[in-house]
Amino acid sequence: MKPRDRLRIAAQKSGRLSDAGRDLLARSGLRFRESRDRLFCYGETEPVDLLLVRDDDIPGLIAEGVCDLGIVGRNVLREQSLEYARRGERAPFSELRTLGFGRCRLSIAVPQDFLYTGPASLAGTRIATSYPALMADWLDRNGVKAEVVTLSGSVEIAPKLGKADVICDLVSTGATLAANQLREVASILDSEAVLAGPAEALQDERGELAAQLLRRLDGVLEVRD
Ligand code: PRT
Ligand code: ZN
Repeated sequence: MKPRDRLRIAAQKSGRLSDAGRDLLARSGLRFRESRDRLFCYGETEPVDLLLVRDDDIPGLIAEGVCDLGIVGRNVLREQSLEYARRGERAPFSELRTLGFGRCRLSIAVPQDFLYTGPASLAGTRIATSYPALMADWLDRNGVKAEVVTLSGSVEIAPKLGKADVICDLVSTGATLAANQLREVASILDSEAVLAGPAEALQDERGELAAQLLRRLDGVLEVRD
């Protein structure tokens, strides 16, 4: 395969990180022309193109070398890093910058009548989550044995449906937990949008383009702070 001479950034197509992500790229001087399918956007100001995808696909696209950089939640990046770590491998992507939007936390929440006095209270329970690797890692670090039930959505109704005893899900305002009569008892990860890139720095001209973009991004982030 011929090495690419243009840098390619992946960002969420539509969701909580898309507007702020696009805004950040625009303020870093990048302008894009959208294609008809609106998935691939050609960079007009720099040799930097944008690919609009599902957030969960971003680490994999970097791992495969399809994209060079990505804007993704730390929760997604860490979950997929831990999947590599649990197989004894090093993740081929890493967190390069924190971007200051999309803030949330991955928290354990229990039904109102559940007596929680610390991690040990979760021993023997079934924990529903979309983040099984992060959950299993936290349980290991706290020496707790529990069953992790992986669900791709509607995690917060799992206790009511009898699918789990407690949950571990993303929380921002806490309104969803309250609406489902759940109480947040422990946070296992503080998250926000991050810029992800390959674990090994790019060596060809894309490396120089990436370094240049990071310098501009740092300027934008500094003004914001
Ligand atoms: O289609 P695609 O797969 O790209 O989108 P998605 O549905 O997987 O992602 P999306 O847009 O919901 O979230 C993208 C990223 O935003 C997440 O990976 C987080 O990094 C970040 N983020 C920030 C959040 C939240 N805040 C958040 N509150 N992601 C999800 N939530 C959900 C949470 O899962 C729960 O259902 O919002 C609910 C709780 O919100 P509160 O305010 O009621 O506490
Ligand atoms: Zn997703």
